[in-house]
Amino acid sequence: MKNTSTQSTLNHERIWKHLDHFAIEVPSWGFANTGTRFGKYLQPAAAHTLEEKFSDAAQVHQLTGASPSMAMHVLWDFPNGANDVARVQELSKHYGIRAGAINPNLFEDQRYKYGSFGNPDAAIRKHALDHVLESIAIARDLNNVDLSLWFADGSNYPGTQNIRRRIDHFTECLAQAHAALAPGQRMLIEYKPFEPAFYHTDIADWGMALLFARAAGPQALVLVDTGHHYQAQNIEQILAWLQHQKALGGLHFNDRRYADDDLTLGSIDPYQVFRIFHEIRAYQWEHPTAIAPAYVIDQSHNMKNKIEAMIQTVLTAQELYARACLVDHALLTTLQQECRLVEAEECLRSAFWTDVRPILRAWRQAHGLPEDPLQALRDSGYMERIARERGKRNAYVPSSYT
Ligand code: PSV
Ligand code: MN
Repeated sequence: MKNTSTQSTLNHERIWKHLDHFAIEVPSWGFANTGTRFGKYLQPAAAHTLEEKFSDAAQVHQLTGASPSMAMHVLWDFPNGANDVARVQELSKHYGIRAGAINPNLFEDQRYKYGSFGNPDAAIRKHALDHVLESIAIARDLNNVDLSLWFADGSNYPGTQNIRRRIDHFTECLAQAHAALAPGQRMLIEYKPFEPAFYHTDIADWGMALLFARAAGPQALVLVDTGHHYQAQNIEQILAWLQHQKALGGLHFNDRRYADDDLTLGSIDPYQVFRIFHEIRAYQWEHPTAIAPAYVIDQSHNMKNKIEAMIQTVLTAQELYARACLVDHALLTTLQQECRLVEAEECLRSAFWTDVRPILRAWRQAHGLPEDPLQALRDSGYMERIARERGKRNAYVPSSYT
């Protein structure tokens, strides 16, 4: 049995080297005003322009040192399509934030009422494909960042759509999109079992996403959004399968209690997030040269201060990832092989229950980062400044907030 101080030095060393390589991407839509289908509560500090989103992302990265890139939505962030690439490159350079995954928008245009790639109307499918092709060109011009595809396609009532025919439409459109990818460019296919469609969605689960990816081509992989599952689904088992199939492209992180709640990561079930990271770490331990999946935050906060929530999420991701790095894989493998159930479970649980926050504080200090990034944000005056500058555009915000 190791004594406590040797154990903590060991923990320190194990975590430290992994933390240096851990990064999680922030979403541009997480800094803008968003809401539920019942309404929006506007925040004076919410970002309106892409420059403001870059500025907020830079704050998060400067304080955490772990979020160097930002995912973007084409419709919301590239109003002039591919013509905006140069401007994005400029902003990216100015704010020190890399352009991250590019998300086409296949759900807001009125044409998509009955679907995009699954629409029975060939002209609408073509319109959707053209938008995806333009998004591929944008992603390529931004140094081959990931193309991230999520479809709101589906139906609300039994008998109203031909599900098999829609599979064919999707297969064809995805293959055409894949054919346009540059070498090395990845196309990530996201699934979701419900919302906005409530009877069937065209890509409802990881199996459907995997089959579509396989049919599209080798650069197509699956994207797992932690909020896109039914209650109690074993997400780490899905990851185990996707990694086994070399088909896991990335994760969208958030937490949920009931549906696609978009709650702050780890606020409801931190053990689930830990198990996800553990499954990925375990695979990497067995396959040291395997490419890690992309980690992207997919949350947009309506009630919490958006930048605080984003910092809280990055810190939580680091903490839970660090704990997953503490699992002794060699020991766990032996325990599993010998079916020593309680010891195997305890091996996992003791990593989960380790308080890594002091190690993270030391890691931040050594990297010239604030030990407490949330407090540093509050002390910086950034929130007050942007609320003053941006607040006037929010017509409904009482003047005392601006
Ligand atoms: C859909 O619920 C989703 O998870 C997709 O990833 C979208 O791109 C994102 O949310 C933002 O709408
Ligand atoms: Mn998502």
